[in-house]
Amino acid sequence: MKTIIRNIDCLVTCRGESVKKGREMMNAGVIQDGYVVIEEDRISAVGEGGGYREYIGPSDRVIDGRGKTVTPGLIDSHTHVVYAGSREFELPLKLAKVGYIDILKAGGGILSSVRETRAASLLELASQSENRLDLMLTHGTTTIESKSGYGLDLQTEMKMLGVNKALNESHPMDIVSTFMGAHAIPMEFKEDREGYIKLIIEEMMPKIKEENLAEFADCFCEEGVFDIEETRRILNAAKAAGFKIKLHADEVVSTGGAELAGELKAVSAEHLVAASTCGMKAMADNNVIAVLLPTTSFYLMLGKFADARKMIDLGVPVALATDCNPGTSPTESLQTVMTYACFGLKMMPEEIINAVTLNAACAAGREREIGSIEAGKKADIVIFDAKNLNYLIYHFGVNAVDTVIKGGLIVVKGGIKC
Ligand code: IZC
Ligand code: ZN
Repeated sequence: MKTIIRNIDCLVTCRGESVKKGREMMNAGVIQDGYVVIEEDRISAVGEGGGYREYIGPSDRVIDGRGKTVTPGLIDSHTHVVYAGSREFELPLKLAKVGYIDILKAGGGILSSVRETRAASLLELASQSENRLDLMLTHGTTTIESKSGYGLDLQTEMKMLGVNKALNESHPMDIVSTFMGAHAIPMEFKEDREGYIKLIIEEMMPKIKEENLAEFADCFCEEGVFDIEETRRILNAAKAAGFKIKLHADEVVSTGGAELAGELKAVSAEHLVAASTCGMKAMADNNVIAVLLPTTSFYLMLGKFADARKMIDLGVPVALATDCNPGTSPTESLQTVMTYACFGLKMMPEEIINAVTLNAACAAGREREIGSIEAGKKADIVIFDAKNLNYLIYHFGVNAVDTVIKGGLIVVKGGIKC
């Protein structure tokens, strides 16, 4: 049985050869009155007008796309979705203008989530995380990148990555795993940074690689967390151990993280609110993807957003993600991120949709399989109750998802998980 979506008012294919940058980001491959043909788990044809008729057989399922916008399944290329507990008790501190890094230094923030995640059983951790995956899926996300980093000891880091692996198998969501032991210095190593860095490099990385629990490694390069020298050392060791690399760079203060991302030829650098022009150029020269997280800037009340316009002008490929985490962006909704990208980052709707599909697929290392609606790619598709792409971003704060198709199967219908 084939599935055919026909008469689509706005079919946003996001087709493209490789990661999009500069003016290419404005090309979202939009087809008016489009159709998509799905066979088994793949897209087999894409076109416009009545061309779908030649594919319809008597037993095929036909979905009407009138009044709808259809996009590739959204890809959330930066999340910390596996964690236990929550941190809403920090809201008064935030409002009293206690800085994010100061809360961390006092043993809160990330370290608070570490305590809860260490204490949770594997089943409890999986169950809390699965609820968030359900929310992501019903909001149109079909693939995520998911980082460890609330363990900061080998056992709990492996527990988190084990949850990624188990949920990747049991849940419709596809999960790309990132090892982030370098998320903070744990309390027990407060007086021995060197000891912790050695533990990451000499024990955690080899074990996690041996068990094949993560594809990427990431490091929180930030004033008060890991400095440039430490980050360079950790990520060079990660590369040598066989990980692809990402880094949290210049989120609050410019420490030269963007420059380092260029130097290390990282797949991506994330946040970049305080990135220097020189760093952006180093990223452009080395094709490092900027994963921007505008809901985090909003939530940290930074008073500014990453300079997406400058990055696009300089030829840095831009992706967008939720940063879904318990402290600085507790949201599962990429649709919300898309609205913030428009009003905060001043990105255009076409740039935004490319940034949560094809460019995000590139940041997650999955561009051959997903990220666009093209014959041969996996049938991960979202049907939105929105008459065009602008409307999807303009009408905000609600879930516009009607149907989600994952690997050819309908997994969300009428906005509800099947
Ligand atoms: O739990 O605070 N920025 N890491 C770096 C985070 C945010 C997650 C958190
Ligand atoms: Zn993050």
